[in-house]
Amino acid sequence: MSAPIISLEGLTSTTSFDQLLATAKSGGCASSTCGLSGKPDDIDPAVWEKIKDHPCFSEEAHHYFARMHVAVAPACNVQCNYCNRKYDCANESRPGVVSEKLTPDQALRKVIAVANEVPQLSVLGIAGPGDACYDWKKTKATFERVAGEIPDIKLCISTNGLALPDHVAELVDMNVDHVTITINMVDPEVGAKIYPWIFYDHRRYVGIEAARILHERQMLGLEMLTARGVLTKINSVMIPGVNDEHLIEVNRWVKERGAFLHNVMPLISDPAHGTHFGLIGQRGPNAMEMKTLQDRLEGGAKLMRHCRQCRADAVGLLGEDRGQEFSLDSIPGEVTYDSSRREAYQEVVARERHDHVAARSEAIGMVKTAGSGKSLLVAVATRGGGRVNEHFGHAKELQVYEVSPRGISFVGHRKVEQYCLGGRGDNATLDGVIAALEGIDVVLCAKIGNCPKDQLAEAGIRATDAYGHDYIETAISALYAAEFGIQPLAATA
Ligand code: CLF
Ligand code: SF4
Repeated sequence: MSAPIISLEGLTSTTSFDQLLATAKSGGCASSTCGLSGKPDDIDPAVWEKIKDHPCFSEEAHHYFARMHVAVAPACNVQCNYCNRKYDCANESRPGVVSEKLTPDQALRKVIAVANEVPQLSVLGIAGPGDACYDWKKTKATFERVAGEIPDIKLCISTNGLALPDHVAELVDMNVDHVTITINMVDPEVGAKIYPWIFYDHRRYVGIEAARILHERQMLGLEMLTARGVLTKINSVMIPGVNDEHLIEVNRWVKERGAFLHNVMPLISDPAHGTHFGLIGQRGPNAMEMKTLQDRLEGGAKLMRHCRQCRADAVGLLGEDRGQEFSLDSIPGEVTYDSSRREAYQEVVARERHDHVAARSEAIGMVKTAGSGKSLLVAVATRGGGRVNEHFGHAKELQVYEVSPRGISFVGHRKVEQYCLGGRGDNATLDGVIAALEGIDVVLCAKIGNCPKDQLAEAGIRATDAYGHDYIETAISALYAAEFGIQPLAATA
């Protein structure tokens, strides 16, 4: 099935808003969704309703929807060996980054400014710079103010879990139905290697006792949230030689307690960040170690593989960060929320998404019946919308898919430096891009010049813009068929 192309530019441009509305409302059916939500068959409708616009809880949603974080919660009650308190909370945020700390009123102003400019915005998260549950007054005040102005925005928090059980009831009252808990261990002996101390119930605890309390509070918080129907994501920082093997046990525990997703993140350890692990030379895992562990965890709690380790003040689609555009001094002193752009965008996405789901299902069906027995790793340049719609030279990351007779799966992303700036490509940058694409068989993009294409080919990576603007899965299935010279079995029977 070929889907109508509504370009991402059309969906997000500030100048084509009337066009956007017209596009959303045109096209046969009066209802924008035609009663079809694009819900995958294996998901409970109530759960789908909660995750369908959340870019972190649904891999599919991350093609369409954006999150923003406001850095309102600087205080923390735990010390992690991968954290330096000068920087943001490394449990959910990229370490080594300092955010502009905001009061709840400043946060509200920023959220409104972003909502007026970024129609993809669907989620407000508080992920530090310290712990959102420990610095509770500011977290709560921010959520209350924002929910009062933008009632349909989803509220989301990330926490180390120590103070979580104290606030579950209030989280539920405020309709916070997405909570991330960082759980790096279920064995206090392992925990003592990660957490030198915690501050709990007015006193400081160290060593195994500290890790035991933290573990018990994390499990209690998770169980309380599950019992109340709140969706939980577990973040685990993979620390080679410390908890890498142990994360299999963690996965089992959190699955048993109803966790919706498990997100294994690599330790980012740099001596320049001044963290304990950075200073003692504790290394993070490489890409292959990460993938091997994730593959071993398949079949347990469902894995998240599209995390970008955002900043505590991130804004935009996952993988892009527009936070710097919305610093406090760059937004007006007074802002009024205008819902029209977000509403129009949501209408367009509802229609587009239905087409996308049908196209994806057709594409996956095709590769499953192709019977070639072979697999390919395909890197895709995309600006969102689930399409191959970014120029190779403009990409700052490529999304990686594995295609095989088992289907088409998103397996991660590769960050790259933008190769083409001001219309000219830079050879040194291209070398770095090629290195980052190690193991990739084919690159799909909207446009690529002969020069980078030839250099990629010399490194054994084929690149093509022949599928530009197709849905990603449609493009991959067509590539797969062309690559192996096969026809779907149904067509040849
Ligand atoms: Fe933010 Fe986290 Fe909510 Fe998402 S991020 S608080 S669940 S809205 Fe998402 Fe960013 Fe990964 Fe976090 S990609 S670091 S998982
Ligand atoms: Fe740092 Fe977050 Fe750990 Fe607190 S919970 S020490 S802010 S990484």
